[in-house]
Amino acid sequence: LTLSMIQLVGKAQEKIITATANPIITDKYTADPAAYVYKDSVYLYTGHDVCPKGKDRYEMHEWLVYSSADMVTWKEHPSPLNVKDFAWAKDDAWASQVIERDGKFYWYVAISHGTIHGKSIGVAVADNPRGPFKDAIGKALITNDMTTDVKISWDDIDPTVIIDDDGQAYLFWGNQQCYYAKLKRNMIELDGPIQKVTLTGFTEAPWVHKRKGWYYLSYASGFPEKIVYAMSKNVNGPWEYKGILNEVAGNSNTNHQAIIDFKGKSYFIYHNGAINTDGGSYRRSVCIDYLNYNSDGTMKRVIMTSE
Ligand code: FUB
Repeated sequence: LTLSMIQLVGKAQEKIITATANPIITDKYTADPAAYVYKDSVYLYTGHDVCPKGKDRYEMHEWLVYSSADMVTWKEHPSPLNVKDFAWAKDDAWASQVIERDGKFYWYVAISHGTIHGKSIGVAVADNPRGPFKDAIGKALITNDMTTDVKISWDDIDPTVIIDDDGQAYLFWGNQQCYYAKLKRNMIELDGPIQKVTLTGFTEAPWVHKRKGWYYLSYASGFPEKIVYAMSKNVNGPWEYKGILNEVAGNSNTNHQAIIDFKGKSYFIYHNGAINTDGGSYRRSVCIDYLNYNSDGTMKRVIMTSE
C-alpha cells in the first residue's frame, strides 16, 4: 500500500504519482471516483475526504482531477473545482461525473443547497478536462423539491451521465430511488420529465455505461454497500438484475464505482478504506482493478486487490 511514489513538478504544483498498487493515491483521501477517457488519456475525478482523525462524518469541500496515459503514472492537476464555485450551494462536495460534448466538459456534482432543503445536483463547465471549471448555470439543475418520492434530504445525489449513440444525453442519479431524465443538447437543461428507474436493492452510486449493444447500470446496494449491476438493451429499461460485481469493502460502509475501457482493457475504479491505520468510511481511497466480461456480456466479479 505504500508503493505509490509522489513528486512535485513545476510551478503549477502538478504532482506526479506512480501507482503500482492499490490504493493509487496515498498522500490524501480520495472518494467517489468518476473516470472519462478523452483522446489518449484517462481523466480521474474524485472527491476529497478531509474528516479529521477521531471524527466520523463526511467532510468534503472540493473535487480533484488526475490524468494518466497508462493507468500507472498519474498527474494531479491543481484543484479544479470547489463548493465555493457554486454561489448557491452550502457545502459537501459529494459524488460527481464529467462528460464532454461539443468541445466543452460538463461536471455534474452532488452538493448541499444553500436555501433549498437537502442535497442537489449542480453542473460546472470547462474548455478542457483539467479545468478550471465554473458553475454553468448559476443555480442547481436538480433540487430536493423536484423529487418527492423519498423522504430523505440526500436522495438527489450521485449523478451519472451518458450520451447515447443517437446523441441523446441522459442524467441518472439518486439514493434509495434511482431517477433519470433526458438532457438537452446544451447539457445544462432537462429535456422532459424526471422518471423513476426500477432496480433491485438500489442504495446509491449509479453508473451507466454502454458496451457492445448492452446498457449497464451498476450501483451500490445495501449498507454497508456492495456494487451490483443490471443490464438492458434499452437505456429506458427494463433493467435485469445480474448480481454482485464487487463485495463490501472491509472497512468502508460505502463503495462507489466508475467503469471504463481504455487502450484495450476494461477497468473497475472504486473506493475503500484501505489506507492502513486511519483509513475507513470517512477517509477513503480510490483503487483500480481490471474488469472482465463474459462472452454473454455479463461482468465477472471484481475482487479488491487492496484488502
Ligand atoms: O461521498 C459521499 C457519498 O458517499 C457519495 O455521494 C455516495 O456515493 C457515498 O460514496
